[in-house]
Amino acid sequence: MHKIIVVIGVILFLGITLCSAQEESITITTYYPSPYGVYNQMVTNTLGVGDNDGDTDLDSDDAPDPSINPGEVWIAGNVGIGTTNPGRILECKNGGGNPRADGWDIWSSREFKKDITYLYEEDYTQILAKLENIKVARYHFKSEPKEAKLRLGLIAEEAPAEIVSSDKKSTSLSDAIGFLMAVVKAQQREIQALKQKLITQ
Ligand SMILES: [Ca+2]
Ligand SMILES: [Ca+2]
Repeated sequence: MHKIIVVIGVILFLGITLCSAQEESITITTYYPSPYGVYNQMVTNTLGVGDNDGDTDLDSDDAPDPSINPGEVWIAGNVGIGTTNPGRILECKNGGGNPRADGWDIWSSREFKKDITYLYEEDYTQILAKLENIKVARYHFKSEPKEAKLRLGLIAEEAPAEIVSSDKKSTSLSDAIGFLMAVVKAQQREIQALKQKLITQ
């Protein structure tokens, strides 16, 4: 009889220990001090990170209201994907692969811009001349295997200053589009001039 009681006791003890190791539910009732730690999984309706409304304190106004904006995430600082040191509002690790989307829209309205000037005739000519010196390279990023598909593009150190970032580590897609549009426009003018020449010959 004594042995049976001991065995049941051991089984109960092991059962309780295993259950508590598998799952833990916590209820956070305090607002301050905020709890921190490492969790296996967190699920929320919305998430706010940092002082999103810029009033220098952290409260529920800094997170989306789940009844109005369910599923939204508001982040006040830089977002790094695969990096612990994002230097931009959104930075993905070099060698982490291309992000994929339906497209990428760029804020372009006059409403957001100032110091607007337009290119003069000679600017178009200069940009066309710069195009002739551009070297287009095939390359891999250093983290990519040799058998990966080769990429096609420019090397920032050799690219026209108009499209290179201030830290000279990247090129701007929107500036590159502006550059290429100026090139096409300059070429179109040359084509028109040649056509005119042919007509008058
Ligand atoms: Ca705030
Ligand atoms: Ca506040």
